[in-house]
Amino acid sequence: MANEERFQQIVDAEEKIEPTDWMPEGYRKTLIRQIAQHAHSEVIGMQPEGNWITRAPSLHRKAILIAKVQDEAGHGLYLYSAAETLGVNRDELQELLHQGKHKYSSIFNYPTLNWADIGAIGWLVDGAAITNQVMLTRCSYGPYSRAMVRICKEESFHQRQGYELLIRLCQGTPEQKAMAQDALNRWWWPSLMMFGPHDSDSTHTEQSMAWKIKRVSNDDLRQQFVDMTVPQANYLGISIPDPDLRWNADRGHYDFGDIDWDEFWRVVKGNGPMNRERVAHKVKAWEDGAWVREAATAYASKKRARTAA
Ligand code: FAQ
Repeated sequence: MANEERFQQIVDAEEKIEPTDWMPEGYRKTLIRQIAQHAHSEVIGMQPEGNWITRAPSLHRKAILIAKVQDEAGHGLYLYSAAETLGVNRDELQELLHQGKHKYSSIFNYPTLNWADIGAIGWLVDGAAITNQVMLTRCSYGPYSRAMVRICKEESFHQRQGYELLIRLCQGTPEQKAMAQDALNRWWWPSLMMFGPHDSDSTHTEQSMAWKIKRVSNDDLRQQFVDMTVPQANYLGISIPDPDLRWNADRGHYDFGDIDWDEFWRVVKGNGPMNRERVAHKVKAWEDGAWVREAATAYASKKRARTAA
C-alpha cells in the first residue's frame, strides 16, 4: 500500500500516527509549528502569574500559585518532547522564539495588574485553554494527543483554583468585588482572541481539520467557551463587558459582540502591551540558566564514563 494511502487509512480510522510512521511533509510541519507555539505559550505563560508569587495574599494562595506555575513549565517540557519526536531540536525551537520568529499565544502579552488577575487567568485563560485542548486529546498525532490528556487534567485544577479565588473575592468587600470586575473587563476580550481568527480568516483550519490535527474550528470553540462562561460570570455576580451579549433561543447559543481584530493582529505581530518584556525576560532566563545546562551535561557525561569504566 502506498505511504499516502496508509497514512490516510490510519487518520480515517481514528487511530494515531506515531513518530516512526510515514507522514506528509506538510503534516509534520504543521504539527511542529502548532506544538512549538503551544510549548512556547506554556513557558512564556509562567511570567504573568509568576509576577504575583511574592505578593500572594496568604501562604495557602502562594502554595497554589507556585504549584500552578510549575505545572506550566512541565507542560512546556512535555510539548517540547512531543515536538522533538517530529525531528526538530529543542534548542532550535528556543532560538526561533528568542529571535521573535516563532509565535506564542497572544494572551500572555497582557499585564497582570491586580491580584484578581490571577483568578481571571485561571478562570478564563485556563478555561479557554481547556476548551481548545480537550479537542486536541483526539488529535491524530499520538505523542501530542497523549500529552494533552495529562495537561487537560492539570488545566482543570488550574481553572477551578482561579474560579474559586474569584468566588472568594466576589463574596468579599465591595472593593474586592470591584477588583474581580476590573480583571474580567481586561481579560474577557483577549481570552476570546486565544481561539484565533475567524474561521474565514484562518489559514490552517481547513487542512488541519482534514488531517484531524484540529478537531473543532476556532469559531466553534470560541462559541463553546462563551456558552460555558456566561453562567459562571452570572454566578459570580459580575458583568461580561459586552453590550451585545445575549441568549439567542433560536441558535441555542449566546450571541456576542465583535472582536477587535486589529488589536489581535497587533499583539500577534509583536506589538502588544508586554511582547518585548516577555521575550526579553525569557532570553535572560535562558542565558542565566546556561551554567545549569552545562553542569547537567558535564554530570551526565561523567556518569556515562563511570558506568562504561
Ligand atoms: N496567538 O490559521 P490559524 C495556555 C496565529 S496554552 C498568537 O487559525 P491555527 C496554558 C497562528 O499561529 C495557550 N497567534 O492557526 C496556560 C497562525 O500563524 P502562523 C496556547 C495566533 O494554528 C494557561 C495565524 O495566527 N494554546 O494557555 C493565535 O490553525 C495559563 C492564523 O491562525 C495552544 O497553543 C493566538 N491566540 O489555530 C499557560 C493550543 N491564534 O503560524 C499559562 C494549540 C492564531 O501561520 C497560564 N494551538 N494565531 O504564522 C491551537 O490549537 C491552534 O494553533 C490555534 C490557532 C487554535 C491557537
